Parts: sequence; C-alpha cells; structure tokens
Amino acid sequence: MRTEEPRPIRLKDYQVPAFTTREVNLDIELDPKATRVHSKLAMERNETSADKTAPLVLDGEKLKLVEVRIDGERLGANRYSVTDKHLTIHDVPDGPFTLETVTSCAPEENTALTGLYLTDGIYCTQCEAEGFRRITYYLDRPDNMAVFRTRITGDKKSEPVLLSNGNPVNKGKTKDGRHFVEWHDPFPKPSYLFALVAGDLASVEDKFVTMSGREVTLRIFVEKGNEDRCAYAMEALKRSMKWDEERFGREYDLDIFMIVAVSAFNMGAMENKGLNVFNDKYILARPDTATDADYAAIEAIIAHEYFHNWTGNRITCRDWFQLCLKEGLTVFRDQEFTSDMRSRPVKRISDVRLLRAHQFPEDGGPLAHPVRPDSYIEINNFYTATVYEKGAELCRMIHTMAGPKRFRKGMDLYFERHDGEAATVEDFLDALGDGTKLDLTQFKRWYRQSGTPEVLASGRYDAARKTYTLKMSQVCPPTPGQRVKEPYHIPVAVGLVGPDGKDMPLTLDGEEKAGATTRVLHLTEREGTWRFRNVAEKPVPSLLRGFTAPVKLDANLKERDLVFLMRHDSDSFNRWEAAQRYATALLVKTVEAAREGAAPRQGMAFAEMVVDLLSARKIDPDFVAQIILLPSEQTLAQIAGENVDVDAIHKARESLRGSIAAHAKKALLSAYTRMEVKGPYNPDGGDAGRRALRNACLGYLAAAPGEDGVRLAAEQFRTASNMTDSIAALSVLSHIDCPERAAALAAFYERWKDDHLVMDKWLSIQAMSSLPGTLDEVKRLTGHPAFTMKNPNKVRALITSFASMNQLHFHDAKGAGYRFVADKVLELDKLNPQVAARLLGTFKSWRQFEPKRRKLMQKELKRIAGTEGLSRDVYEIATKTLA
Ligand code: B3K
Ligand code: ZN
Repeated sequence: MRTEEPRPIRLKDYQVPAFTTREVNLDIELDPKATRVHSKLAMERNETSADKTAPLVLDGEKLKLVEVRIDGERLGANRYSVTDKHLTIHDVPDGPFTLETVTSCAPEENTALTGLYLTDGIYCTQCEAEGFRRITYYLDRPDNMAVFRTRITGDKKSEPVLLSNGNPVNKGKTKDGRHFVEWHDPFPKPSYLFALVAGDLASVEDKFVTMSGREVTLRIFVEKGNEDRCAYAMEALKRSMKWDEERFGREYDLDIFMIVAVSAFNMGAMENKGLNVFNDKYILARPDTATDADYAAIEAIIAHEYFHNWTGNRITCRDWFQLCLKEGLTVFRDQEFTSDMRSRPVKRISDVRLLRAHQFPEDGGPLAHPVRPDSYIEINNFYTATVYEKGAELCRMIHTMAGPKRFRKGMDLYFERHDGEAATVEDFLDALGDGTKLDLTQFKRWYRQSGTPEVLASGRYDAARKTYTLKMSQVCPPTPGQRVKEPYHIPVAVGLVGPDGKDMPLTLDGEEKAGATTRVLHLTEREGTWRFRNVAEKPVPSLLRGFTAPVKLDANLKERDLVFLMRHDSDSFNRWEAAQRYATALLVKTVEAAREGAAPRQGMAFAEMVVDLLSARKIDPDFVAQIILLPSEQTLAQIAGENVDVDAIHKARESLRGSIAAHAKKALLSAYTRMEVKGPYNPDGGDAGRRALRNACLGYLAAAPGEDGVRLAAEQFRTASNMTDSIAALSVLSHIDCPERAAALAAFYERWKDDHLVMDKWLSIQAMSSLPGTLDEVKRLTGHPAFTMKNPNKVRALITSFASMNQLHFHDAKGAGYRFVADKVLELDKLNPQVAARLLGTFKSWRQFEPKRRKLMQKELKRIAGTEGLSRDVYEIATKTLA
C-alpha cells in the first residue's frame, strides 16, 4: 500500500557512485521457490566520488538476506541494515575489499517478469532497467561496470541447459547429483546486461566468420519442437553481423553469440551481452505460422539487439536519463539495416507512420518528455516512442546534415573515444560534432525540449524575375513543464517540381551554378527565407523530402498541388505524403460536413490515382500498397484535433473506402489476380510487397458494393498456403457480419489452437473488429483458455489491441470500453506493473475527445489514480496523464 508519494529522480542530481565494483562472482543455485545466490564482489571506494565517508548502500528488492561478509568475516546485525529496497553497510575498509552476500529469491512467484522468473519451466532473467537488484544486492546502476563470472547449478533433467553471458569456461557435476556450468564475460558491463537462462531447451547452431577471420558460434535456443522455426532468425543474425562490419566497421567480440526465445516477456527482446533474450514472437517463424510482417519484425529486432553490442553494451549509458544514447542510436541503425535489406522508401514510410501514430501524440499530450528526460518516477515508463523513435530521428538528422561519409567518421570517433565507458548524450554529440565537423550546439535543443515543432512554409513565384522565394517559420507548442521553446535547428530537404513533373535543378541566391535537385535547407531561426534563381516556370514545392525532421509541416499546398505531387514527386516519401494529405483533408471535411448535415465531399482524385497505380506496371507493388491505403482512424482523430467524434470518423472513412472501391473495382480485381505469388514462400521484400498489394486490394474489394469481396476473402482463407494470406483474409472477414466470418474464425481456431503465437493473432483480430458487440466478445475472450493475464503477449493481443487499434469500440459512447480497460489495468497492476502501465498509456489522448467521452475517460483515470496500493509504474502514468 502506498503511504508516501514516490519521489522523482532527477538528472541534475546525478553523482558518481561512492563505490565501484571491479569483479563479480556469482554462484547461483536454481530452485523455483528459493534460488540461492552467493555473490562475491571485489569493491572499493570510488576515487572520483566527492563523498569519502559514505556508507555502502546496495540496491535489493524482494530478496531474503541470509548472510553478509566483508573480506571473509561474517557481519553481525549491528554492522548493516536492511529495508525493502536497500542493504546498507555502515563501515567498510578503506582499500579494496570483498563483499559477500547470500540471498534467496523466488522465481516461481515472480509475475512481474523482471529479475529472475520462471516461464513454462524455463528460468529466465530480465534486468534492464533495474531488475538485477531482484537477483542479488548490488550497486544496480549503469555506470557501475564490472567483469562477471557466473556459476549456475541446476537439475540435470529439468535444466540441462545453463546459460549466462560471455564464454563457457567450466562445467561439471555437484556432489548432490546436480550439474553446473561456469561462464566468464571479459567485457566489463553494467548489471542491466546480466542474463541467466536455464531449462530443457533445444537449439540450432551455425557460425559466422568475422572480418578479422575469427569464428563465432551462433546458437538459438527454443522450446523443444520449435527448431524448425529458427532459420529466418539465424539468417537475419548473420546478415546483421555482416552489415555492422561493412557499414560501421563493428566486429563481434566474444566466441559465442546466443539467443533464447521465451514466451513470457515484457517487451520485444533484450540485448544482454552475448546472450540476447527474445520474446518468441520475434524469433519463431514458419511460412504457415508467421506473416510477412512477422518476418520483417524478426529481422529488424534481431538486428536491433545485435547492434546494441556496440551501441549500448561496449559503450553504455552513464545513467538512465541517457537512454536515447543507446536506444535512439540503435533504432537508427536498425532502420538503416532494414532499408538496405528491403525497400528504403517503404521502410521510411512505415517508420514515419509509426512515429506519427505513437510519438506525435505522446509529444503533444500529458506524457510529453524530452528525448533525454530530466526526471522520472519509474524508469520503465520511459522506454517510450520519444526516446526510441524520436531519438532515432535525431540521429537521422545528423546523418542527413553530415552525409554518410562524415557521419561514419563521427561514429568512428565516438567508438574510439568511449569504448568500455558509460557515456552521456554530450559525449555522443561532441564526438559526432568533431567527426562530422558540424556545429551541433543548437541541435542539442532537440534532446532537451519536448514537443513537436510546427513548420509553416509558403512560396512565391516571380515570373518576371524567374525566382522562387520560400519562407519557413517554426514554433513549438508548450508541453508539460516547458512553456517557452528556443528555435530548433531543422534540416529541411527541398525540391521544386516543374509543370512537366520533373525536378528542377536548384540554384540558391548567391550561387553560381545549379546544384542538386534536392537541397537541404537549415531552418535555425524562428523564420527564414530562401530565394531560388533561374526558375523557368512556376514550380510546386516538395518540402521535407524523406521526412528529414520530426516536425509537423504545413506547406500551404492546394488540393491540386497535392494531386500533382502524388502523381509526380520523384521523392517516394513525399509522393505518399501528398496522397495521405489529400485523403486526410477530404475525410476531415467530410466529418465536418456530416456535423452540419451536409453530404460527404466527393474527391475522385484519390480513386483515380488508385486506378492508375494499379494499372502501372513499373512501380514497386509494396509502395503502391502503402500509397493506396487511407489514413487510419487514429490518424484522422489526431488531425481532427479537439472534439474528436469517433463514429463520424469511422463512417466517413468507410464511405470513402466504399466509393474508391466502387470506382476502382475493375483495376482492383485485375491487380488482385496479377499480384498472386506463385511458387514456394519467400519472406523477402519482393514477394512480401506483392502480397501486401494483393491483400490491400482484397481489403478494398470487400468494401465495394456486391458480394465479390466476401467471396474472394473466404476463398483466399480456404486456399491460403501461408499465414500472410490467411490472416489477411480473416482480417477482412472479421469486419463483416456474414456466415463466412464465424466459419473462418472457427476453422482458424481448430487448426491453430495449440500454437500460442498463432492464437495471439486470433485474439487480436477479434479485438480489432468494427462489428457491434466487439467489446462483449473481448470480455468473453478474457475467459477463453487461449488467454491469460500472466502472459504479456496475450494481454497485448487482446486488450491492448482493443484499446489502441479499435478506436470505434474503445471509445464506446457510454464509456464501457474505458471501464473495461481500466479494470484490466488495475487487475494487471497486481501481477505485472510494467505491462499495466503500458496499457494505461492508451488513455493518454483523453483531452482530445468530445466532452462526454473526455469526462468518461477522466473518470476512469481518476478511479485508477485513487486506488490504494498502486505500483510506481501505474501511479506515475495515471497522475501525469491527469495533470
Ligand atoms: N533494451 C531493451 C528494453 C528494456 C526495457 C526495460 N523496461 C530492449 C531494446 O530496446 O533493445
Ligand atoms: Zn534497444
């Protein structure tokens, strides 16, 4: 029960730790109820710490302390004190000393899935951010880096596999018939990168020869029976290793690299040194069980965690405020990897979509925080879209401004200067600034100021002088705790498209010769003006090409300019953007018209574009699949701003979808047939793109008048030879009240009921249905054997999908959706605070909705905030969301 309000931790209070740990020796004897941990730490006072007399305060939670020794001598109870958070030793020797503790913890009772826990008979750890303190007493902070030696003892039968970080150095039998393995990790690391896994696991093995010719053993551990689902993950790992060598000059450093897939995991995966632990959703894939999107996610997450070996592990964070130092940078790296493996424009589009769907609302709502936050109550609440996705955008901007070669120089310098250290954002920016020769002084504001800057642009063509003058200004709205913002350094890539649809060469005032057709302009003041010379005809400006900065741009474009750009822009991103803007404007106007009782706006340009693109032969199908999709209901709600009316949005979007489908029916049917992929399943971008387009067509066809859509979907569901096509058909049917729907859901269940990952798909498809009665269905499914609150994937599949992807029903006018999700947050908080707090995040945009719904959401938030015994995680989100 909460007796006092949790106190925020602040960046400005950072102090170097009073002690350092040189070496860690762990001796862990596994037991579900009482795992015994004997820890031996080589410690000493930190020379650089200001406080030379401070007592030794170690972190520890949910531990039973058995004994404490210093230099072998057992301490009496008067020499230390223990609370539920700390072990304090009042007096320690002046020089180096050995601190030993014996503690026990109960993995079986651990439902929070942080620290050491048991899932399906497998022991597993999750230590980032502060889970190590649930395993043993320790200075559990990332600037305390030590060399680890870990001995694990377990049962030969139930735990034949015993894993930890580094290289295996010893193994044997114990007197009592158990066995042990000893691991040694020569690279000093913070405790959050510690890992232990034990259980009866199967494995697949491969090898990789590094650029210097060292052979590394690669091993993926999975539950027995899943060995045939690891091939793609293994391939992705080898490609990641190679890519990091080529693109960043980074080589792997241990003799072995291991990945373990477990089914109960709080997030996607974890980059523990030499022993990555993964949510099995991001490892296991077979054509009949995983979709193209699953394959793509596996590739990206394998790469992400592997890339952390340098950006995160070799160079780690000084404190948790620096989280973006490893996360933003590593996301940028994995985005680049995917762009090299697949279609770069499509990857950019999907990353920007993600940024706008999650980060923009975060940045514009009550939970807004800078990419480097300056205070937190619970650090686990700060693994956010802002830290990750906006953090990646900041790295991308430096990359855009420097160009790839100079960016690489900056990165080389960063690795050279800080390898083996716990670094800060300042260290990163200094190295990048020195290496790229960019002045990043003003740029640093991006890390400090929260909120999404708004850029307003307008252009004027002077036909007599043949000049085009572009004016841009910036403003950033106030965010919690930050009323006034200093101007940002915003790189804006610009092109001018001539009436013939071709890019014009750009000559800025003062320049002799024409430069490239896309130029990066730097908006550094509140306002800026640029004049282009020799502009033969009136152009249409294409601004922020490739989305060079995470801003909201208002380019003042007319409908006909958008139609022009969506047909002609040479920059694929902006071509997609123009189509989205055109459709968004149309839908927003339709919603407004409906409020006044007027008929929907008819804009045929989008439907005509759909027809033309579907008939064009040369365009990447994956790109076409992206550009023909209408903005989501969530996006429309965001754009609509205040007083969002979810029913009107749903209706307007459905009706536009219907009219596009009616207009383009012939082209849709023909593309649907033409895009069929024959031959064996291949998850690569090419085939996946064809399937994406084919399934996008199916979606439209189901919205067209007539029965063709349902018939095709039912047929595709019956004959699909892979999960992508099967789930696409099922998803189309899930929104239609027809006998085929129930039959398909039942058949799908029968076929896959024993496969927990496929069952997650079955749950979420039902949770996202737009049909009336969905909430009751979701409630019913919480009692289904395929669901349990103890597994985060199940919670995300059913409840989070409902709350975040089903705008229509979550925002039920009477508040039943809110009540249901709030109840689940409270129920889950008792089991797993981290996942509960995430789920509560679905309430963050409550102020945007029309007054009735706003009130209903506020009521639920208040009910949660007023509940006794909340975790810090949920407490922080609830109170900040309400503030
Ligand atoms: N570093 C982990 C995330 C840890 C989250 C802790 N609540 C995975 C990743 O970003 O690679
Ligand atoms: Zn990461």
